[in-house]
Amino acid sequence: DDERMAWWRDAGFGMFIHWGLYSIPAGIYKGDTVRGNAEWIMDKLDIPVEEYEKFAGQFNPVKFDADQWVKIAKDAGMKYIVITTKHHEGFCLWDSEITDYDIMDASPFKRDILAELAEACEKEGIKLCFYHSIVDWHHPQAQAPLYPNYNAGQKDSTVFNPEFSKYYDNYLKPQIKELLTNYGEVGVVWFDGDWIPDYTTEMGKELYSFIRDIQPNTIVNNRVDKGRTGMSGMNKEGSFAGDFGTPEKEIPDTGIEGVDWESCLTMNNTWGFKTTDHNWKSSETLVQDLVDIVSKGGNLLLNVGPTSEGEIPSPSVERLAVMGDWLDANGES
Ligand code: FUL
Repeated sequence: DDERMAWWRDAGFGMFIHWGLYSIPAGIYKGDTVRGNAEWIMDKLDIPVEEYEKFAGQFNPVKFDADQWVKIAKDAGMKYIVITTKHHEGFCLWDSEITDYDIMDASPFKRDILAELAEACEKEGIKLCFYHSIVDWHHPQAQAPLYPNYNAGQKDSTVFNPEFSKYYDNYLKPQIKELLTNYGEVGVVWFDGDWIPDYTTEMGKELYSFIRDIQPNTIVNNRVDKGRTGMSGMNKEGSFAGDFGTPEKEIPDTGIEGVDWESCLTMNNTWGFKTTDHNWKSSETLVQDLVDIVSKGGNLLLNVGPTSEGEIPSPSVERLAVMGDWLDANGES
């Protein structure tokens, strides 16, 4: 396991990319502005599936340039990229054979974003990693209690979706298989949306070995289990909880001996692109966060939220450039 984890432990710094249909409303729908995370707009502003789906027909990020994104990451001193293959909204950024709700079948763009990124990463020696949401607000068998369509208006988080295991067998696993088969080596599978009550630790264990069977070296985060203890996100003691902990929007006070972890942070307050969020952290703060995390034995996964045209917002690009310069000047990259 030490051998499998070695590149990741060395890496220290990676880029998180939150990109999906939510970059089109970018936080605003019919005059309402979403509070907090823009990628939650479907749930938070109660947008019905049929309405939300229309964004797919508008998703045409003509300025997307995989080489440029990878260059931005590499120049910043980042060693890996984790991209949202599918966020909670359910839209798939790759050519999936399991669904038409993807970039090839439902959007005018019709370019496999993951294929282009895989090629660009390969050229530059950056490890490509895949975020994947277990909960799926678009799939009738995997909608979560927080989503209003769930059980006809039921928002009780203890209610189960009786069909979930079908989604798990016939949709979630086959899609994970596609991701691990068609894009070369996958550094990490970064699960999320494990909080859907229907998802169990048993399913997580099975998913974990399923992944390892296909790509023995792929690393899997703790959200493959239901083991994360709240937002602190370190592995719960005694739980199965994958390969590393995922503290979110926070830096733990100390590392934990023998526990691998990665803090994921935003540069402003949202993961997905949001036109109204200008609350950018300074480059100095971000450099300090990186040093703080790495000195405690963790990794920093720093987020960017590209626009619906396919551009990483310039405030993010500027900050990443400063971080890269700092690492160069301090001989750390
Ligand atoms: C959370 C998600 O709900 C957020 O949208 C984001 O992806 C974050 C990294 O994980 O649980």
